[in-house]
Amino acid sequence: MEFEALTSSELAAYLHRIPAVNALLGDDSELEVVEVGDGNLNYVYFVSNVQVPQQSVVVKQAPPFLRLVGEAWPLTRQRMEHEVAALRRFGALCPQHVPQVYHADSELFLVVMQRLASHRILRRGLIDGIVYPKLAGHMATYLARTLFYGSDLFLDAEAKKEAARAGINSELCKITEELVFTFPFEGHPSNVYSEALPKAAIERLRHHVPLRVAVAQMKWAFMNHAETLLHGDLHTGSIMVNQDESYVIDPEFAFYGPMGFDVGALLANFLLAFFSREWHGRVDGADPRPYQSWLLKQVVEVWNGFAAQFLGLWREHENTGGANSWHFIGDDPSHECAEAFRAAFIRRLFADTLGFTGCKMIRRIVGMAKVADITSIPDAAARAAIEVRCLQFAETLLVQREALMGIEEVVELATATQLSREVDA
Ligand code: SR1
Ligand code: MG
Repeated sequence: MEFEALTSSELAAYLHRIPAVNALLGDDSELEVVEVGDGNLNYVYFVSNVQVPQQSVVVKQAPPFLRLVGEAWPLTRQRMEHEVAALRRFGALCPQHVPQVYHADSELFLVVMQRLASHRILRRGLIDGIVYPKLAGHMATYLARTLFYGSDLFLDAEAKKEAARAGINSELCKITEELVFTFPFEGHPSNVYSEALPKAAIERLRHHVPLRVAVAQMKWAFMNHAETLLHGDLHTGSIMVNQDESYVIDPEFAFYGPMGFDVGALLANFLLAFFSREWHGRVDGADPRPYQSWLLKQVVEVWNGFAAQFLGLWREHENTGGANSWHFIGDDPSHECAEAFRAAFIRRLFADTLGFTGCKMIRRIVGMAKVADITSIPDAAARAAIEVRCLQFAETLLVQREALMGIEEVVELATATQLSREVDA
């Protein structure tokens, strides 16, 4: 049967039939329904009480296709089940950073959630040059808690395997396997290039052997390293912020994968914002550099904060015997072996993170699903120059990921890549 989106009156009547939601919106109140979805997959509605607009919820519904493309790209609606399960799991681990789920319907494939009325999509805020003083700390906490508590470092082995099984999300993983790790590196028809992007930059993605090997290694890790429950699509369009709060939304791509994939997605988007600031930050003759420095500071603080909190959780649970982590080392009264293992673990996670950061940046430059940081640059030559810098930087991250020794070195590389544009110009 052909899918038809709910009409406003159908949705309003439906919501009033759910006691918990009816109570939130006001008993049988008149409701305003506005479709606001600008994502690639789903329909999203803001529903508010006309008399008391603060009484409001968000409804998200999965149609049986990819919204960006339409019915030509069918998708099963069961993807909503993964999103609801992940919202609940992450919400239990990090209630201060995940919207509350009020109701989920596995026949209509929709979820009713907390409305974040005083927050905006982070990507929009970054394009406008807004400083969010608490953002890096919030994201470090979110990443440390969600990635640690889903892993074998905390769960017992059986529970973790069961969680990984329940988290199998093949259909959406396939989208990532193709759009992030495959199509951008071949002449796939879904790719979209800026007209001014030099052909040599595109050719390099297809033929530079060290880069292709590095991307293949990251794809292997994505497909095989079932370390923890990931958000799976943690870009700056999946985060809502204001000056005091940060919320992570849209975990429909959640699955058991490598920890560095979520961390890398976030860093990639800060770095895309950094390079594109060269355009957005010059509007009205302003100086882009102060905000670029702030963006690089976010990269450093997210990584360092995440690593410190993740290790803190690991040690805390090891000391209290509340975690499974001792299994990996066994008898080690001085904790010397455990600390050495932790250091090696974080070192490997850092390299993974950089590799995924590189892949996520490249796909946003040449793949079909782009980011407004780049696409909202109207000057074709300026946009292409920024895109070339993103590609060069991403390639270095991928190829040098084992050699880059710390996050400070990464931001130095970003600054040097940015400055090299000024030399070329
Ligand atoms: C075709 S769907 C494109 C992208 O949208 C989502 O946000 C994911 O990043 C996916 O790869
Ligand atoms: Mg999304």
